[in-house]
Amino acid sequence: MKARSNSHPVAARRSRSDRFVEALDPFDRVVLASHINPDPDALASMLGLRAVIEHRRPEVDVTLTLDGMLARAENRAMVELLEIPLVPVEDAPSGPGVALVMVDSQPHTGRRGSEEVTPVAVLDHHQTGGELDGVSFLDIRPDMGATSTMVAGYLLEQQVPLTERLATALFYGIESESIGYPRESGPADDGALVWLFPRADKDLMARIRNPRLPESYFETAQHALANAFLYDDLLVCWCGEVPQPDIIAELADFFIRFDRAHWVVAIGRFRDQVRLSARTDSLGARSGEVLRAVVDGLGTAGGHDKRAGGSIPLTDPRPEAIEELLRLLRLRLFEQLGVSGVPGRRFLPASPTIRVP
Ligand SMILES: [Mn+2]
Repeated sequence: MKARSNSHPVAARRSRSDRFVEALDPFDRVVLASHINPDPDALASMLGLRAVIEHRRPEVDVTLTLDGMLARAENRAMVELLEIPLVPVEDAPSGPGVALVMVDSQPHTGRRGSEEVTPVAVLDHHQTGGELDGVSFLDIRPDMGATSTMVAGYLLEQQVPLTERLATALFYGIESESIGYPRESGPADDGALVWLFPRADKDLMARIRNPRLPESYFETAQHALANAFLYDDLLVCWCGEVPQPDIIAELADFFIRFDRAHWVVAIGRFRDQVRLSARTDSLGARSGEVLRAVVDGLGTAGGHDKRAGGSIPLTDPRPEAIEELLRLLRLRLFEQLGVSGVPGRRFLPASPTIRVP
């Protein structure tokens, strides 16, 4: 009885961040990896975890990796302005002595380029149900709006000195996940934002939030506006072939602001994939599950209740095959959302153009 009461509380007192650092004990190199085309939350989380690891074990070599590309202009601005050192994931160190830590993502959810190595630790806030067998340390909290919030907690627990650069990264990581509507975050995210804001560089943040955009951004927006269709309160838009994959999610965020839409699904082609992004403000909607059912047998999807994304490998790139795929996706979407017998219409009639003034 006595031995039990002595040993149990000691184990309970070890914080998550302590257990995280301990899991990395046997390794002298750590590779931090995230999902393909990392977002600000993934980038900031990696930067924060590196600070945690280096604070406890300065001798450890920590590598931050880039899987895929920096898609949004905001993400490129963040990496440039905050000087986040990224190594292409295929060039990262591997082998015995190297611990892989997966951040803002889980193994075998279709969100990474390669899954050859089982991670030692996984930190995530998504409800994606990855394969977690063999992972020594797990911190998965779907009630958190951002992985950066979890990492901010680690920094506090470990009393890591917070640089302005790291505060800016984490603030933007949380903000970019929580600023959209419908919002999916909670009090822990708000608390982290309050802690980070006074410590962040507001001028850098303004530059990250408002980067310059290429012409292709506006072309894609025009294409999506011209090819958006309304079925009752569901808006489906075809973005065409897109210059970078994240613009599909950006357009879903744009269209969900339409005052008569309660569901938006934006679809576009990026290289050899068809990508989907869903948004809804319907109460109790499970957009992650809806999208998973829509792409079942074709590809992968996941996300939260109100925001979700998915992708389908394009096996046949002929226009008629893509058209057929789009039709199938729309019919499955109707089935999932219980839409039937609703005549669709083009969202906007063609815009009149004037002569060059
Ligand atoms: Mn995230």
